[in-house]
Amino acid sequence: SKPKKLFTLVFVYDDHKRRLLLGLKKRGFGSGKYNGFGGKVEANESIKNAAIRELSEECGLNVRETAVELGDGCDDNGLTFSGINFFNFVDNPIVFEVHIFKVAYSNVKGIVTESDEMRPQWFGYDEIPYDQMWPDDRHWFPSLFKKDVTFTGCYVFESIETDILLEKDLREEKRL
Ligand code: 6U4
Ligand code: NA
Ligand code: NA
Repeated sequence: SKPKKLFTLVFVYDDHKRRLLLGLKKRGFGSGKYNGFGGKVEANESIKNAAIRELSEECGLNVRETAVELGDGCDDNGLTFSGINFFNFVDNPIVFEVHIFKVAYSNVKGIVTESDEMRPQWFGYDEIPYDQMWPDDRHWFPSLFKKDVTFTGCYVFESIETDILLEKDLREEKRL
């Protein structure tokens, strides 16, 4: 099978103010695009711990040990697994496997802080800047916000150098 690379992506949402925290990526892969916070899972690190670490490193927010507000499908600390996206590139054998989580703003502590990698910015739920995001995002974002499902997405890009999306597939599974 093809070599896989594991990544995380975390979205902080605030239902009280109906806004979502995104970060403008300042360097490296996907620079110039808004996205959640995340990165590569390191050796000997759980996916969940990688998600928590990257959120902290990139925007200064720390997931609490115990959630203040519990929601559908969330763990004790308030982090909710939302889905997995697989990204294939026609010109490259590597497959990106991105594990996506969400967490309520009430369940994180710390002050939103710009990092070398990301410039954080809040967006109203009706003002998500899809034109400045990866082209797959508008396809799976609706699933990210559904409370009772998780999702699996499969996307094929023309190249690892461009963001031309050739194929897309999305399935939702009911949460147990
Ligand atoms: P370094 O440079 O080592 O600090 P690291 O933070 O580990 O990098 P990075 O930022 O390169 O990793 O990770 C890429 C991020 O972009 C991951 O969170 C996954 C995400 N990502 C990659 N392709 C994506 C796509 N098509 N759509 C999307 N997120 C994508 O929404
Ligand atoms: Na990153
Ligand atoms: Na990183």
